[in-house]
Amino acid sequence: MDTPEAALRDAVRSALPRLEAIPDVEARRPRSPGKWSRKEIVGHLIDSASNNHQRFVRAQRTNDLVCATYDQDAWVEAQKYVDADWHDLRALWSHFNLHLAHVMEACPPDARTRPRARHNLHEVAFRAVPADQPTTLEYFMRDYVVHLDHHLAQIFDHETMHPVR
Ligand code: NI
Repeated sequence: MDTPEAALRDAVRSALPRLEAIPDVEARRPRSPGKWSRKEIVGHLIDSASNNHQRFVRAQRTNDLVCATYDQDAWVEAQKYVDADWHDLRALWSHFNLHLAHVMEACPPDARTRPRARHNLHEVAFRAVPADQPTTLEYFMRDYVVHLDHHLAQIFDHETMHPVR
């Protein structure tokens, strides 16, 4: 079935072996000057998971969808992801996301689909929703997976740009 939890589980299961194939020396290298390394992108995805975990659970008990924001670059910088253990980062990323798929599945249908007139998805969503247009938690869950896929594509971009000869 085409649910955000199914899409999330698929994304994690297909990406994990490919992430595990990337050696630390490669993963810590900036993709280009000033850009996040692969370890930093995975770190950013862990930050995204931890922030959205809070949002997905809290939103079940509110009528609005106004979420706390976070400074993404500052979070990545503060946590020195390049110096974190690469194996542990990948394990945390995959298990946190499998838990988020479980959280999505556990969320009651009414909380997922009831319209939220008050929200800030023009600020916090990857695919923004205008402030004057109602949205749903279901949309926000799908948006979370689209954001994750976007960053996974950045991580694996190198492979497609420079195929093995
Ligand atoms: Ni991002």
